[in-house]
Amino acid sequence: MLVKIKRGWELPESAVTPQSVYLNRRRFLQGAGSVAAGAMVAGGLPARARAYAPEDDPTADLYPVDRNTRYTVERPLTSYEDAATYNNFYEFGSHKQIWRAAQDLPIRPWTVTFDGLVEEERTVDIDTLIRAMPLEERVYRLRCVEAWSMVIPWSGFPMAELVNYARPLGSARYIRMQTFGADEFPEAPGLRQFWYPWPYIEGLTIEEATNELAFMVTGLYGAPVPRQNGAPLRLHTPWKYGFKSVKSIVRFTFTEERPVSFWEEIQGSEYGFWANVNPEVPHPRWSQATERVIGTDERIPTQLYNGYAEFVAGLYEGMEGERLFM
Ligand SMILES: Nc1nc2c(c(=O)[nH]1)N[C@H]1C(S)=C(S)[C@@H](COP(=O)(O)O)O[C@H]1N2
Ligand SMILES: [Mo]
Repeated sequence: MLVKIKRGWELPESAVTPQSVYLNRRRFLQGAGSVAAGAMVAGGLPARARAYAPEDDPTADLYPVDRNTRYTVERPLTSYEDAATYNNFYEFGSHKQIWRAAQDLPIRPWTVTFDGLVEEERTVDIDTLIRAMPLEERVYRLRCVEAWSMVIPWSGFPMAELVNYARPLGSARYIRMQTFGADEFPEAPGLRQFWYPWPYIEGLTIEEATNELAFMVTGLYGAPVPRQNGAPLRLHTPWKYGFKSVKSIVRFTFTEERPVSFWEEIQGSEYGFWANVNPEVPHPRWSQATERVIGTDERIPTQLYNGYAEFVAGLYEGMEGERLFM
């Protein structure tokens, strides 16, 4: 794993920083148009404060959206810079510095297909979908299975809204989600690594997908979500390891059978279907007891369900026979 040397201007914002403060800073920074990219400014955010949001994103007018304060994290926010330049997105390479390569991803036109056990299969234009959804901002933790973490202000809408929109049949038990692949963008460099079972697939039960925490992400830090973070639509399930939070989704398939995910197919002994965060269940090759906080020199204890037990523990009652934490 690469060690990132922190630069002076990548100061984390305080978790108590209200949304209005970083938004005002951002407006100030946009106004300071002649400031050179990357220049240091008072307040800790780089002058490129919005630089990672896709240019000409047709939904840009929707942001910023109001923060839902029901979800709080007692930790400082990760800097926008770190969240947008330290990524996992294997379609663009199996290392953390994929953000430049990801700029080639064409995010318009983009369609999302709902199929399988639904009243009616359909394909919708991403802008139609986003504009039909109630957008809000949520500050959520992100805990990667590699034992690092971030705290990010995500914009988007509850996945329950998307499930309603899809109109699944009563027989549907799981949702299989699929990232773009060779059909949509064969130029993505990672797709040439033919030993991976592309496209990237993840899955949730309907109960998980309609839990209030499950969130469809369309924005980051008060602007449209950067390509490297999964534009134009990705999942974030904050109580699960990050690999469940599939990026740049093109298809939602409702099924009766449990989908096999990308990582499960590659190494089922290390990455399972449930992948709920638990500090007491080690990965076969490393401990999950603590996590490295990106942008700091700190390691902090990892929490059961990544700190979200009150919201999600009930989903798994009576399922002790399952490998819930791997
Ligand atoms: N399509 C796709 N989605 C993906 C990945 C990926 O490689 N491809 N990586 C996952 C992993 S391992 C993590 S930790 C998160 C990282 O999200 P971030 O880069 O926005 O922090 O995305 C997840 N979603
Ligand atoms: Mo991850």
